[in-house]
Amino acid sequence: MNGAKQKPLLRALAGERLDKPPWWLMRQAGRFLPEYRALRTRAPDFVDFCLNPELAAEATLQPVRRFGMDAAIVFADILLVPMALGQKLSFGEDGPQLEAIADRGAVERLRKDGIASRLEPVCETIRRCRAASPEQTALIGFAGAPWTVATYMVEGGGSRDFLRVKSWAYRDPEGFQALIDLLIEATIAYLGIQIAAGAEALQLFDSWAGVLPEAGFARWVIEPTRRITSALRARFPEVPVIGFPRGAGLLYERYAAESGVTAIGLDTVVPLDFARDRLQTRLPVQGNLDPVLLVSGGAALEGAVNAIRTALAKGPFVFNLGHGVVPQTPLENVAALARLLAEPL
Ligand code: 1CP
Repeated sequence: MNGAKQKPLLRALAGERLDKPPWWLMRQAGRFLPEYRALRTRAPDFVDFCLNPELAAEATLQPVRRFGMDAAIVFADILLVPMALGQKLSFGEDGPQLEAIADRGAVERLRKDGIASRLEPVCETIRRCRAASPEQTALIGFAGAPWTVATYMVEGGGSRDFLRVKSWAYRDPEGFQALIDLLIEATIAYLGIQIAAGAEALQLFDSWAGVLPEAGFARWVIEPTRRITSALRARFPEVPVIGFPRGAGLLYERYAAESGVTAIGLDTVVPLDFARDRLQTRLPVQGNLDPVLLVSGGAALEGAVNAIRTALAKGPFVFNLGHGVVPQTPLENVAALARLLAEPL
């Protein structure tokens, strides 16, 4: 067995069952950490912060240093890809803002080459993290999946109803496909350079997968993911890809069967029995503690962690949240979680 494969996260993603589940937390670097908030003042503009390898590598490693997770996830953002494609991006108090794309003409005006050079700072962050991480800590690279990134590009930021992006996809599927195709190519290129720089596993965040009906889900979520996983598998057969189709509900099963991902991230509402019987029989699962339990803590946290482990730790499993850590999370609850996961069940 080679050294890298001995890292607990990679063993679980390769299909092994471990007595103590490896764990990490989505959005584990960020505002709930006082050391992150201090670091963030050194580059007030969030995009500058993401593209500064010294600061981004430090942010990546902070949670691992404090809590000893089995993985670090490179500090970056899913919206760096639209930025690298030439779309104006800024982060304000109300989240990200982009100059909205409304039609095929705007897709054609995006810059199709040079993505790798514009995102090279993320690769430098990865090289620095690999050089500085503890031996057992795996480094995860990531990207947004095409559908989720397209929602931000078309809505011009976050959205409640996804009116613009869905109505474009329904009204003019061929035009919208041009945007998705561009994102598929950009994502393959971006994840490929992350692997070349040292990322050992990948996660594809499809945070808004759950807003599409089945036909749209098949075309805009499953098919783009399948094209990305098959291109990456051809070039990097060893590197596992975790797919996170948040909110997919019953469609989790189709996603697990058809998207080509190595492992599947469960959101908070996926029932544990369904995950065990219908998903884990096919691939390793990751999840799915409600992030709010990490805010409230106490007996409810302990009970939920034990229920998740009891249901899922008999097969290949990575403990995680069902969505990102929220900024209000008390540090002592994350420390309590780390202690719980270190105990045998
Ligand atoms: O000032 C700040 O600190 C801004 C907060 C912040 C942070 C810490 C944003 C803005 N992005 C990030 C980092 C980030 N984003 C990481 C690396 C940190 C880690 O995971 O430890 C990752 C993996 C992401 C991924 C990301 N960005 C997603 C997918 C995951 C998810 O939460 O669904 C999404 C949807 C984004 C977009 C985004 N970036 C930032 C915000 C506030 C948002 C969400 C906007 C919205 O709610 O629609």
